[in-house]
Amino acid sequence: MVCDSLRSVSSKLQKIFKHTKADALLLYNSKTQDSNFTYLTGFTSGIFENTFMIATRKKLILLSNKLEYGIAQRERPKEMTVVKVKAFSDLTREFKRYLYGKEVGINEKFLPYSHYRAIKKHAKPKRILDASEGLASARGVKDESELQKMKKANMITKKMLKQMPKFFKEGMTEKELAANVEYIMRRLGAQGPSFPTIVCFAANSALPHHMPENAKLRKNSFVLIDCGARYDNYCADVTRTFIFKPEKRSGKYKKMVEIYNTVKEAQHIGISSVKAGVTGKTVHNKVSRFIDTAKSGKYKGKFIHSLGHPIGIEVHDVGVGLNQIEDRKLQENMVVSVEPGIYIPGFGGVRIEDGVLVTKKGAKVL
Ligand SMILES: [Mn+2]
Repeated sequence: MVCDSLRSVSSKLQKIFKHTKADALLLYNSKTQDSNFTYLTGFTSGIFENTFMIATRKKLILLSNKLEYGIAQRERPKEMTVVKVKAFSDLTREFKRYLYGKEVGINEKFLPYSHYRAIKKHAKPKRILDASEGLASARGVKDESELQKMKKANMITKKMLKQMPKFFKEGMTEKELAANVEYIMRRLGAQGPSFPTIVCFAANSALPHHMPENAKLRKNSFVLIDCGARYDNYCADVTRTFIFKPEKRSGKYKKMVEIYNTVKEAQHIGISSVKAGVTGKTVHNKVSRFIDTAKSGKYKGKFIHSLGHPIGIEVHDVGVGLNQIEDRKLQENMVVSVEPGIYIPGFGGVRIEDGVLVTKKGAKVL
């Protein structure tokens, strides 16, 4: 699909300004990039640390340092003006030009307080207000070009996961397998991983956020991989659980399979409950109840996290999630993860996760 960046940026601006009272936005990247900056610029190159960007209803004004001016000029969307900032006075001049006497929206979760004060002093806006919720509402609902990127990120991730079993080797470490995961994703075209890859062997799989260590792979045990490719700034988040060299007659194997099948069914229930208009907690609770009552309540209380989260530029993105307190309704073109799990301390755990697109009719697995 050809991405029409002109249409894409202006419709993003339209969406944002529908959700905020601000006349203009002022975004700032400190050491890390504000995802709202990534969202609007679409830049896949450059770091742009300590950089300001102003967004009006019609255009973007990037206040770039000399170092990244070239990248900005090359990658800029059509409605972006790039201003080279050589001295502090260049900044204050642009602030006065676009923000003086205006209602200025910021992302209060990201802008340092020192900068807030400096903006007040040098831009003299009428008022500074928090626009983070408005930005979140806009980013929560994906447009066609964002969805294409998310599909590609998922395609790379799943293609890689299909290849993983051939890398399994008795005695290898979790770290070695994690290295293969990230290597293959890059070879398939990913920018990199969306987040540090989680690989858990055997009982470590009972710890949802276990980080790869030197544990060695043994036969007849779980291999849990939770990972995702980043593609054109958009994340995938997928989890698969395997059983390495199963000993099919062992009691341990039968137990592992029972847990696996229960989680698989739970995920199916979750995915079939996702639909535009349904609240996040309805979906979570349905799955949680299923796990609590399956196999005569044997796994009650063993599903210890929320069923899903929004995915986008951030792997745990802003927007509507699937958890026990989420009262908001899912909307068409949101993307959420559906990731039930059962965790038995000292034995192991299973999690199965896919990203799904919310539609009016139901969920589409990405
Ligand atoms: Mn996830």
